[in-house]
Amino acid sequence: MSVDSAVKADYYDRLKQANVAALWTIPGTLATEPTLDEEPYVWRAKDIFPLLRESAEVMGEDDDYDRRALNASNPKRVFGTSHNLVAGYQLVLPGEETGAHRHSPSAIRLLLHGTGHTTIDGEPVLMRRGDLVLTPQYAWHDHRLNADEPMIWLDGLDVPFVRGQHGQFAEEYEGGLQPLDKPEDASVLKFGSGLVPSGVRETWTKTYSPINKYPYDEARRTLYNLYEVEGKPRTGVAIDYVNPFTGGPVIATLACSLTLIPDGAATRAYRHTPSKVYCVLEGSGYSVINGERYDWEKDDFFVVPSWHWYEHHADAGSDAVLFSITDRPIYEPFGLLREQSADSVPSA
Ligand code: GTQ
Ligand code: FE2
Repeated sequence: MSVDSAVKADYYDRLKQANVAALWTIPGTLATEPTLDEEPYVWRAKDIFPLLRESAEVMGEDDDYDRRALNASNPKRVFGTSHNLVAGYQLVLPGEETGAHRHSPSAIRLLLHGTGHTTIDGEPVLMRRGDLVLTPQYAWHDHRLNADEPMIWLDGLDVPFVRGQHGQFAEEYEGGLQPLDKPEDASVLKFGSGLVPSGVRETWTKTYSPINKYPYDEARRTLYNLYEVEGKPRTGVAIDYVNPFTGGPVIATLACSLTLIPDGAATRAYRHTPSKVYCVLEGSGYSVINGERYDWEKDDFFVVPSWHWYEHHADAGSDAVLFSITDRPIYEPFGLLREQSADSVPSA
């Protein structure tokens, strides 16, 4: 049936006024694949570190926050590195203290430069290069740097997801810094060896790991041990940072991993609905994401959007080690996790 265009226009106009939309006109209602508002992108340390240092000249008392953090915005988004994740570099200058606060979004840090302390719920945590530090949901955290070298770390948070759920809350700690009421690295000493104190798991009601820091020397050793045990596969190996009570992700919304790509070799190709942010800890190389090449080197980070095919290549000369965070835990409980490896898809 062909309908008069004036009749149609009038009808759609009245639908709009009644705040309804006609299903038969909405693109994507029954889209056969995800519709994305994000694209692959690399943030390079050589471009962003100088901008981070410049913050010292522009940040002042009248600004809203005391954190020198540059959050990476995906070129296709107003905010967010992906639709669920935000990553970025943060700088702490020698002698600097940033006041304690806590919030419903969860954060992880990956220390890239310098060494110093962050405080997590009263526990001073010493950070060295490559260490993964958790700042879980509602944990009080402040940063203080009692050293001569500035500290730079990668922040990774679930802020776009939390805001999307209308779950964003935050509060400042009255009186600046929180008291240090636990020994340094207490959570690592108590829970960090694969052995845990008896009886604690039964009473742990938090949604995140009891370990506040996963030191890089141990993570790296485990990664290389796995590589040896598996017979040095050319496609490399990967390990997940886990909550020792559950074997699951370190934070309810965020999972972290470490990937080894052997010298001159490449990973298999994958795609999955969760998004991922990678940070380069060692080596250099490139990733092929939906057929395009993205080069990276030490300290750079890059985003692999949902449902994009990707594989990572290490340059010849040294292995590459990539740290990653993903929003994968958000997909699993709702049956939204879909993943493929290229091996399992017949080529066209
Ligand atoms: O260091 O507490 O990049 O609260 C974003 C939000 C860092 C932090 C960010 C934060 C922090
Ligand atoms: Fe924070």
